[in-house]
Amino acid sequence: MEEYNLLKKDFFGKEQKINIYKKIYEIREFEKQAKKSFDVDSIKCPIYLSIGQESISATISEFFKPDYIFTQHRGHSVYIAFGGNKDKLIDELLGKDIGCNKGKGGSPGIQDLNIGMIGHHGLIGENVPLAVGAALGAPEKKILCVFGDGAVEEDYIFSSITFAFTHKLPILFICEDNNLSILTKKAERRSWEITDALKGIGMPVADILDDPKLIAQKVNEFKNNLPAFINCRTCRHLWHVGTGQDEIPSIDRLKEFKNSLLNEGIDLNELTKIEEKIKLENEELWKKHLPKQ
Ligand SMILES: Cc1ncc(C[n+]2csc(CCOP(=O)(O)OP(=O)(O)O)c2C)c(N)n1
Ligand SMILES: [Mg+2]
Repeated sequence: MEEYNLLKKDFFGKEQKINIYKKIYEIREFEKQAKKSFDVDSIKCPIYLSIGQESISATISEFFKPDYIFTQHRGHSVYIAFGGNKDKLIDELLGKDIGCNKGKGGSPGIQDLNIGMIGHHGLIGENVPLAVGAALGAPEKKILCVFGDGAVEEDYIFSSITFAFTHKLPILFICEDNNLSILTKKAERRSWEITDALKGIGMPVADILDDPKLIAQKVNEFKNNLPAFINCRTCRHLWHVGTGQDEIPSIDRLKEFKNSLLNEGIDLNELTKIEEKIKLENEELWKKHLPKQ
C-alpha cells in the first residue's frame, strides 16, 4: 500500500480539511439517524449504511466535481457528499413517491439526475460497464464510478476498466475496499489485487487507506489524467445490510481524522461548534419527515 508523501499545502489547507471534516460528520450523523429510524421500523426497506466509510466520498467531493456519478448499493455517503438533497433521500428511505427515486429504489437504489447520480439496479458492479458506456457516449463529461471490493471480482469490471483506459475515457474509478463481500473477507475470496492487474496495463492506480490526506493527494494527482483507479482501504462498521454489528470496528476514520486535525493545531472549540450545528440540523431534518411518535 502507498504511503503519504510530500502533500502540497495549496490543495489541502485548513479550509479543505474543515470542509472534509464537516462532510464526514454530516454523513455520520445522517447515517446514525437512519439506523435509529430503521431500528424502530420507520424505515422498512433493506438498509445499506455507510458508517465507517464516509471519508472516501467526503474527500473526493472536495476536489473532483463529476458530471455523472455511478454507484453501487452503499450510496448514502456518495449522495450526501456530492450535494444530494437529504430531504429527498429520507423520503426515498421512507418509500414515499416524493423521494429522490420516487420511493421505488430505497436505500440501495438512490438515483437523482439533479446531481447526475445513476442508481444501482441490483447486479453488483453493473455500474462500471454502465459508467464506461456513458463516458463513451459523452466523452466531454467527467464521471465518478464507485464500487466495492466484492464488485471487482465480477468479470465485466476488468474488461470495462481496461476498455476505458484504451479509449482514455475520463472516469475516476473508486473502490471502497472494506475487505468484505457481505461476510467474506478478501483473503478467502481471491489471491490478487485489482491495482496490481491495472498497473500491468499502465493505468494510473493507487492503493491507499481512507485517510483524507492520502485521498486528497491521489485525487489531485489523477483528476486531470483520467481514467484512473483508486483503491481505498476502509472499515464498514455495521452489517452488510441492516444495522447490526458483529465486531468492534478496527478503526474509526472520523475519530482518527479529528485527532489529526487537533494535532495540527486546529482548535477543539471550532470542531465542537461544527459538530453541534450539524447534529442540531440533522435532528431537525429527520423530525420533519418521521411520523410523530
Ligand atoms: C452479480 C451479483 N452477484 C452477487 C450479488 C449479491 N451481492 C449483493 S451485495 C454483495 C457484496 C458486495 O460487496 P462489495 O462490492 O465489496 O460492496 P460492499 O457491500 O462491501 O460495500 C453481493 C455478493 C449481486 N447483487 N449481484
Ligand atoms: Mg466490500
